[in-house]
Amino acid sequence: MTRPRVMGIVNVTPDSFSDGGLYADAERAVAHGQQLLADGADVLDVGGESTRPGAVRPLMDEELARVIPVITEMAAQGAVVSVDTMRATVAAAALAAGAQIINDVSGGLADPEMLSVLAGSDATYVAMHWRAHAATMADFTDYGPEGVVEGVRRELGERLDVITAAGVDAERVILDPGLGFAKTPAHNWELLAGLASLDALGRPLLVGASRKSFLGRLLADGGRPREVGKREFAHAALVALLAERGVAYLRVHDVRATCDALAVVDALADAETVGGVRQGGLP
Ligand code: PMM
Repeated sequence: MTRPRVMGIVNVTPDSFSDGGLYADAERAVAHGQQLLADGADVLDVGGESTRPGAVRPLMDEELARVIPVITEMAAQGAVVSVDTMRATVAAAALAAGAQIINDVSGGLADPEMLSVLAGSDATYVAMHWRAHAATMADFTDYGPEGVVEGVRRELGERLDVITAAGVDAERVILDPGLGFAKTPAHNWELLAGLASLDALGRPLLVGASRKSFLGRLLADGGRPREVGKREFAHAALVALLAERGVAYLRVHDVRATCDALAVVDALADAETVGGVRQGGLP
C-alpha cells in the first residue's frame, strides 16, 4: 500500500463554504500555505474561485489577482503547487508562475482552451467529475438507471478519452469523482463505497471530502448539520479508510489531522507485515 499524497487547500477566496475569507489576501494565504507544508502537505492547491453550491464566478482578472501572487511565492519557496481553476488563461499563468499541477474541477468541460494549455505543457492534470457550474449543479443530480457510480465512471472515462485525444499522455492524468458536485449526500457515500469500480479507468484517484456538507449532514444534531469547522474527526476516519482503499491523493483542509490518520494506517500496516509477509488477523 502506498501512502496517499496530501494536497493542502489554500483558498484565496472571500466566499468558499469551508474557509471563505480567512486567507483572502496573498500574505495570509502564503502564511497558511507555509503552515500546511509544516503540517506535512505534499502539495498546495491554490484556488481563487469558490465552487460552493450557488457560488457566483469571479471575473478572470479577479481570479488571476488572487492566485498568481500566492503561486509565485509558494513555488519560489520550493513548494509543489497546484492551481485549482477551470480557466485556461489562469492555468497558463499559474504554470508560468511555477505551478506543476492543474486541478480542473470541470475536467476540461468549462473552458474549451484548457486541454490545449495542458497539451502544451508537462503539467499533471486532475480531472474531476463535473456536470455544471456551482450556480446550477444541484439541478444535475439525476444519474438515471445506471446510478451514480456507473454514471461517474462512464463520464470520467469519456473525459479521459477527450483529454488523451487532445494530445495529453494519460500518465499525466489523475481522476476525481467530485464529491458534492452534482451529487446528493447519498451519492457521495455510494461513490466512496464504489471507488474500486473507478480503478477500471486505470488512473490514480484523488478524493476531496474535507469539510463537505455530506459530513455535516452525517453528524447533524437535531436536524442541524455539524458546523464546517467541526467535521475534522469524521474526515480523519474517512482518510484512514481511503488510504486502505488505495486512493493516491487526498485534498484536505486539515493537513495535520490527515497526516496523523495516515501515520496510524502506516504503523498498522508495518506491524502487520513481518519480514515482508503480510500477517493474518486474529483466528
Ligand atoms: N472540491 C472543492 C474545490 N476543488 N478540487 C478537486 N479536485 N476535488 C474536489 O473535491 C474539490 C476541488 C470544493 O471544496 P472547497 O471549497 O473546500 O475548496
